[in-house]
Amino acid sequence: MRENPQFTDQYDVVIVGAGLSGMYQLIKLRELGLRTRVIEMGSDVGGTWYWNRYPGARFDSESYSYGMSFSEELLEEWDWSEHFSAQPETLRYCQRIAEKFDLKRDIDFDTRVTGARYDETQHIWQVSTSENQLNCRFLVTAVGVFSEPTLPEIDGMDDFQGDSWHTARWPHRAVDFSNKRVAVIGTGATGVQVIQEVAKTADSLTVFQRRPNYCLPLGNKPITELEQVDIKSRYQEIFERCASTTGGFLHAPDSRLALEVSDEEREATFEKLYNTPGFALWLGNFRDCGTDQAANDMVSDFVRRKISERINDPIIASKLIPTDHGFGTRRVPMDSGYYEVYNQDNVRLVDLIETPFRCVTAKGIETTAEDFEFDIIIYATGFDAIVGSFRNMDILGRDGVNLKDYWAEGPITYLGIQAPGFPNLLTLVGPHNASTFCNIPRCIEQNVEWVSDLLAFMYKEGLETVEAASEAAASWVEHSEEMVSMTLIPTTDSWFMNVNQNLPEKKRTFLAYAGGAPRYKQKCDEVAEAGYTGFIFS
Ligand code: NA7
Repeated sequence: MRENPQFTDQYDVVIVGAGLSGMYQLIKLRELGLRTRVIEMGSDVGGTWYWNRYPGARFDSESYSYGMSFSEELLEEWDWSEHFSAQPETLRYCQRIAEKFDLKRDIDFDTRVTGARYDETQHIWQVSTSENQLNCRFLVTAVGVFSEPTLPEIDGMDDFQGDSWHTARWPHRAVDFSNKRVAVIGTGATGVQVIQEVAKTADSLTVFQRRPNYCLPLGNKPITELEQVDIKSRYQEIFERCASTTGGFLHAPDSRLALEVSDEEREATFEKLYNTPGFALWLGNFRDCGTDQAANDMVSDFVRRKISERINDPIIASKLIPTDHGFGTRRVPMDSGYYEVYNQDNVRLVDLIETPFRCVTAKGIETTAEDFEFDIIIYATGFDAIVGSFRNMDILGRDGVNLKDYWAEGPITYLGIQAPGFPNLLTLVGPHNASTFCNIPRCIEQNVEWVSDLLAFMYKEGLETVEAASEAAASWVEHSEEMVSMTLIPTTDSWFMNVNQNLPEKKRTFLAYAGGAPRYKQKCDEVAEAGYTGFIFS
């Protein structure tokens, strides 16, 4: 395959990250015969599923729509045990892929990429890790979407004498909550999962909430033997369905408009979708619910009613019901008895809008109203989403420009795959890429296959470098902005919008691609078929 004898680099490709995208990229590059090394900061494969081992962590998308589709053998031999499987099983699944394809021999574990510098004379990337230095022709980031956890800045956090963890840095051992006074800070998708689990056994659980979210019932249940047979016989249909829906999930938007149907029909549809497992009410709803404020008000009102029916105390309910944003404009957490925990005697909700934190003490947390004592504090406070890993490495492109500075005012990418000025740097699941907003494994497969085809093309043609043209990137950014402006997402703050109040320096801008996975794929395919328009080769 290698037809460029003048290459003097140590590796053809270095991949940063051994989650699903890094592993699949390694498999594809081996098929091309490229010398590839994967650098992974964890001690094992799995990425998100390696790090996020907090109690309650599980899929919010149907297990069988999340698994990788590239190997029929793998599909045939792997049995998901639940419709929305839990983290330990998903980590085992990732380990199974590594084992089946003998991937670990090409992965350096416990090694963090600290930076990379593009050598413009030799056209190679010099990659620095916590352990060594390596050179490569292509640098492929497979760093995932939620890899850099963020902690709040509360005075005294280091003084706390009990145990405290961010959910994405959970200890590799079982944590027993019985007889423990536990605090959870944060009520996003992670907080909701951990809260409903901890509430089962903790002596007391105090939830510190800033902004409430609209949670939907997940509807999880075990997969029966009959269902297993059915799923396996329908994999092709399942993946074809995912390839056709905006989000790459099984749920496709309803072509009707909420504003056009009768009140009865609308309510009946909302009710049906609410009782359908998974993201149905979010992604399978009337198509105007995410784009038209009046339609969105209707579904928001419906979910508010549903939440209030599940909570006994109307005052607590009023704190848990969002009024500052519309349903679906932020990530919708999926719940399995979340609201009902607030009916339990051992659970208490503290509204941080009313009584903000004053400090963390040796014994617990002090708000403006009260001193609390805890044995464990759990920070479910989110991530520097999508761009965090890039902000934590020094990736120096042409003229020594640091990628994090280049992206300080918001990412500039072409197809979410390349940034101008950073030749041969390919960003799987990067900003402005459908992967960051849609069913991630479905988009990972598309991204990896597209990048692999690009590299195959380059080696075949004897091309050394590929770089996104500035004009192509500018029009991709403009297109991404246009796509999101057609939705209600910009009407509120969230990680979608690059807003993380713990990182005030971040500029408010949309980080993902809202045009949908099929449109994204079509654009990528058109570019490739036309000879990679918008990319400059040398
Ligand atoms: P999210 O969705 O960013 O949620 C973080 C939560 O933590 C959210 O409720 C925040 O409240 C809260 N938070 C963050 N900082 C603070 C401080 N300083 N004080 C109080 N509360 C705070 O992260 P998740 O981990 O739940 O989910 C990330 C993704 O993982 C998710 O979307 C899934 O796709 C998987 P806020 O809303 O900012 O008021």
